[in-house]
Amino acid sequence: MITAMTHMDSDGVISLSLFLKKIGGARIRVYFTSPVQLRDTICRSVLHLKNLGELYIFDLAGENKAVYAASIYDRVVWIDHHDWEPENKPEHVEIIIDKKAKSAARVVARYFNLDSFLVDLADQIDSNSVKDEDAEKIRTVIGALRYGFSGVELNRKLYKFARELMNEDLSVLESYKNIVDKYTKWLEKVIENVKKGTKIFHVADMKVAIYETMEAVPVYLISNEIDDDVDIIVILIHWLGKEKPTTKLEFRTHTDVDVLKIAKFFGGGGHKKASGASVRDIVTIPEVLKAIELLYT
Ligand SMILES: [Mn+2]
Repeated sequence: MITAMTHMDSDGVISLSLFLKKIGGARIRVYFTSPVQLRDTICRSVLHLKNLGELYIFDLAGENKAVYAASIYDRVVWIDHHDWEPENKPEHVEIIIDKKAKSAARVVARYFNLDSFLVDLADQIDSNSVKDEDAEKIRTVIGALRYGFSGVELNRKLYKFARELMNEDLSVLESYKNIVDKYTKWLEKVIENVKKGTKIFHVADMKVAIYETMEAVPVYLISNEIDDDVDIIVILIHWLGKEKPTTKLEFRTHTDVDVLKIAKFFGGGGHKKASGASVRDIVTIPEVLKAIELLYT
């Protein structure tokens, strides 16, 4: 049996589609998840299973506990491009990290010896430098699916989309027209809110832009709306959970400031130019500003 876990974004979906191509479109178990959820996803995935088989993980940064959890599988292949290093791992766990790669899809393609135009599109999307219309369309379809669905249904839709991409025929993108139209209308409202609601601060000789919201907004969109001279972009997404509120923090830069540092401060990770964290508490703007002052002065 084969299980795959991949990031719930364009790079993750394309990474999976490349892998599906490699295995000839075989039906496998697929979980779309996030670095924060990964350990839980792994633990949930093994319940009631007699034979565990192989686990493939794409585009997800890990930490020791996630590596240990993954190692319960008979064999693990973990391919990523985020900035992390496993401290120690069992022999049957293979971890390939190329943090210089623009996308995990590129590392996946190299590992499996695949050649696909999708890799270049993943590069464009994941480094937020979209040039091709096809890259834009793929990113929008995934955004629309994440906007329109959740839970098991979202997982199924993303898996279906990865299978469609596997065939490398992008005419399939047209079939998402309705849901994309609805999503695009919502995006226009989000952009308006970002323009009105972004606050600018000057901390540690840097220009910092902070946008707070309670909606699951696409981060690239906000980042693109914010002025080019902003050193640190902070997006605070607040969730009022059943037991405890959670704050999702996203960090970007337009001026090459290392934002991995601040993500790690809040217990997260990612890349030097794009990072994030998830905190099971309300994180306020003054707290973020204090952290920036502390870390960057
Ligand atoms: Mn990625």
